Amino acid sequence: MFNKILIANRGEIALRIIRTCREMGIKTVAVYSKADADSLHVRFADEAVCIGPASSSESYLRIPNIIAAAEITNSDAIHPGYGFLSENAKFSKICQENGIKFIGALPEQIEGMGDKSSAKKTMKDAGVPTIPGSEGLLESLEDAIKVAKEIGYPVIMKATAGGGGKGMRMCANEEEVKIAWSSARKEALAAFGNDGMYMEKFIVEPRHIEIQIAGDQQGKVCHLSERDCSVQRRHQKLVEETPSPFMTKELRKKMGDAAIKAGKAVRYEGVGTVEFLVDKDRNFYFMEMNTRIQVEHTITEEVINYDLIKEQIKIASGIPISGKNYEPVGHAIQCRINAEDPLNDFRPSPGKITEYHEPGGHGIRIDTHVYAGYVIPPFYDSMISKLITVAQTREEAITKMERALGEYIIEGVKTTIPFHQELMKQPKFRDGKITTKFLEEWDFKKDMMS
Ligand code: MV4
Repeated sequence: MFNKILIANRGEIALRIIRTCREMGIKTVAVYSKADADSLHVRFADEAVCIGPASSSESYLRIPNIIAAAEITNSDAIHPGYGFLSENAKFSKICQENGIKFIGALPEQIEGMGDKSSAKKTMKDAGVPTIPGSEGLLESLEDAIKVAKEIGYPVIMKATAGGGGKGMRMCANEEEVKIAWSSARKEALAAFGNDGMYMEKFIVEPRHIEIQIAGDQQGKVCHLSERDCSVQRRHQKLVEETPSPFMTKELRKKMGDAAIKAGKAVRYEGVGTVEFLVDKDRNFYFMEMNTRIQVEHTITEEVINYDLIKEQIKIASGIPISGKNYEPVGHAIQCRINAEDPLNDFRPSPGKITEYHEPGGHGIRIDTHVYAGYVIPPFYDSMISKLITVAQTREEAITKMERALGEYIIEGVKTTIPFHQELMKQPKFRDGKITTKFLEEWDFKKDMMS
């Protein structure tokens, strides 16, 4: 087992990792930018090293500084959390070369999943359902038009280096394919330096359902059930829940098997997530594989009673997993509380939290790094906390969420709490009739102001 882990991250996830390390008897090293000197992760870790100025590119993303911090503190592993360097193949490789265990995927796995078109081919070859479309990359506009004719409109053009919606265009006809061919490629080239595109049949009003998996160094892979992340705005998840209200026992078995196949296909080590699109007839298709711990791992922990960070660390140190698949017990919902103004296009609202009071009681979990007097810096993402409720049924978890949101006091900055309060009241949400289209169609501003 590791003696000392450096946490290459900040905020709630840095605290989350420190807590598990403490329970496992592993020493911790925090790294921080000048803007985070007063952060709790700095205070709670056994040691802390300043790695640069406020800007991420000069601190949390600066590989040489992080490696140097690991070496001077004699850390034997690095946990990257999510975001920042968590899916950076080069960083994973440099850790390897310096004899530091990267608690995450191997460089070749990150690279393989980072290129969406080749990831799709890997999955298709492994027998995981994929969306009908081009074989690999589109060669030309003529090729794109030909593929679109074969699979039938509507189609979607996607950047192979993409993810999160960048360089992605829905096309209803040939004219739109022509426009997308130049605009999407331009966007992808500017964003990723890679304008490779592929095409798929457009799935109308899909659900985003992802399966948590774990794989060990001995080649065993298991699934830890699903999360429904269909409540998204511009590819930002706002609410996640498990089990999915759309799930059936039969579908979970099929999707779980597919996710395990996906993990085995890349000899996956660690915890990861296989994302699927699910259509109204419960056909499901591989979308992406994430090779990191995710923001929403919390809800899975609550329904399977399992510490996923602990599992990550155990796997990285070579301990085998049990190999058993998990069914969710009860229901968990997570609302992301962001320092953003939902009435103003979710514009970030950094600044000082003047008053802070957390909800409590049975079935409430809050993962956060903030406290009264904390100043949310403008340099990083705007998540303040994750509010999770756990109950025996979905209905009870929603009721508990309404109660908790009502108790939550955060003053000094605008937050997404009022948005979540309105969402919890929505009949479509309460009925679990949620697709990725839901937030586009719901006039939440009108409901929030009435
Ligand atoms: C799709 C799709 C419909 N059909 N692919 C969005 C992010 C990227 N990872 C894949 N995405 C989509 N791919 C086909 N063939 C619809 C989306 C999509 C979406 C997916 C998951 C969650 C939210 C979404 C919001 C808009 C579009």
